[in-house]
Amino acid sequence: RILVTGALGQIGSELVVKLRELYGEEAVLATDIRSNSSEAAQSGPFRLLDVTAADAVFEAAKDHRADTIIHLAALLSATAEARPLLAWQLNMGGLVNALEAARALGCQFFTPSSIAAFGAGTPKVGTPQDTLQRPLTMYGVNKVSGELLCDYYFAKYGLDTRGIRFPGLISHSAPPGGGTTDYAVDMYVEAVRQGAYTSYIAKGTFLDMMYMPDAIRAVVQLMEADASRLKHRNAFNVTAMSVDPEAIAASIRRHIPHFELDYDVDPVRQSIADEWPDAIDATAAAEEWGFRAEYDLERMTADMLAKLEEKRRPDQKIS
Ligand code: VAH
Repeated sequence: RILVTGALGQIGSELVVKLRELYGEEAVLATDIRSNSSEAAQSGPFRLLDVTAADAVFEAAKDHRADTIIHLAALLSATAEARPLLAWQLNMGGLVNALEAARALGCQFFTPSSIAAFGAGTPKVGTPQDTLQRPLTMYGVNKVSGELLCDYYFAKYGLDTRGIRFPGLISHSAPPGGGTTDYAVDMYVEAVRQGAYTSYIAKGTFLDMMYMPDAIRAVVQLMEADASRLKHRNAFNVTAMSVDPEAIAASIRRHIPHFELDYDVDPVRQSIADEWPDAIDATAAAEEWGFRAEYDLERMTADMLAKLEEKRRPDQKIS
């Protein structure tokens, strides 16, 4: 029985649907700071939850008789950089509350890290699983701190904590909120809506990306993995591709030939992206729990555009 925090966010809104398919609707309690009309909020148990309230987190897990906590509630990189103190309080306060609830109730535990957990001085290509982690964004500080805290709860209390350093995630269900890699999602949406997009991330900025179906499958695969095979826990490098805005635009033009891309770089989000690796190494995840991405850029683009076109004109398919 699973408690998901941040269940209506970009990852949560798809992960909750998949978890309910796998384990049953009643098994998954979706929680978030506010509700909405999404399938994740409407297709099974839902409860309002502010993760900065320790007792509320514990009560939600206890009432649900949770044996697993998937903690997704957090502010992403751009929002965190704009409001660093709030980000520390929510991202770290929420995490420690969720870890304490998991410890009290003996739950297995998952929370995402990010490629944002790497900063200057870290190899940008083939970024190792174990390497220097000195990020200078508040979100990156939160992610490294979170990795250390989750490893601490494993080492000190034997809590079964597991994590994944997600790359930029592309999805068509819930819009991402306040991230830096959101430009890639926005590009697909604008390509379908108006055939053009102005990117706030500069040409030639390579970042690791992954299609949401691969991310959802990775969470389930890691949580079901044989613990004795795990040499690492918090958190595994995963990726599906290393792309810049031009590469995504070229793949879009295979479906929408007249698509136009231009740039109006946002220095704040560009400086965040410049800290991050270009292409990380995901060997450990492949070796320790069999991770393998199934969507490359071309397959992701074809699916994203088809799904977005369906949303725009439910009766017609992409030309
Ligand atoms: C962000 N989408 O942009 C998140 C993620 C690697 C990027 O952490 O903040």
